[in-house]
Amino acid sequence: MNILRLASTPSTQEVARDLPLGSAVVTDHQTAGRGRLGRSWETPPGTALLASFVMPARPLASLAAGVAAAHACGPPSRLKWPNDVLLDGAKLAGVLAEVHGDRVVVGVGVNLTWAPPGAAMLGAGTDRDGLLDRLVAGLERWFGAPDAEVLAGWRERAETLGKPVRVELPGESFEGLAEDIAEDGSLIVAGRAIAAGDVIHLR
Ligand code: BT5
Repeated sequence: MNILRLASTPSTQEVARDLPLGSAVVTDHQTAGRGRLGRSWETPPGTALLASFVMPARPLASLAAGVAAAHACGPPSRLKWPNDVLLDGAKLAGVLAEVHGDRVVVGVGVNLTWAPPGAAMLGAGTDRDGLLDRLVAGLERWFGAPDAEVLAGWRERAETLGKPVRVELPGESFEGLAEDIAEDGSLIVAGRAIAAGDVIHLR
């Protein structure tokens, strides 16, 4: 991958969307880091791995990116649907997959030496370049994998499956058991397929 390093930028997602396939943008600081659904991603300067990768669009891109991020963060990390990386049940990393035509810009933020209250971090001993290398290799691997393998990789790391959850949709919320993920990556809760929305683990 062709890696562009910036000291500071509003959001690596914005820089990456104008770059060709196979590019990545890494920064020490974002002044307007983004989460999903208009939310923000906050990290003080120099405390996190913040990167965006320009990948080919594919079905299950968001799950493939989550599996790659969980593998890069190490064996104890787990996935909360669709692609939050958890450590001991707390959010360690966030993944944002934004489709632009035939490409998807995958943004990954991993907390290293700071985390907001209730969230997790990998710790000061983390080799940031090693983590970036593992992410690049993982994204290449999982974006090249057949759908069935991505689903299996996601299930293997899933924290959400088998748990009671609350699903929050625009204008509606309900609780039920998270039973499985469907072939299109939707989460099945109490027999309903959820394609987009927020899930809260109830225990
Ligand atoms: C995400 O959104 O989890 C996707 C975050 C993606 C961030 C990367 S950093 C590199 C690239 N450039 C960007 O601008 N973005 C990407 P979401 O699931 O919507 O979660 C956002 C929520 O997580 C916020 O509303 C907060 O509650 C929480 N949050 C914010 N900062 C956090 C942090 N550093 N650690 C843990 N949780 C955080």
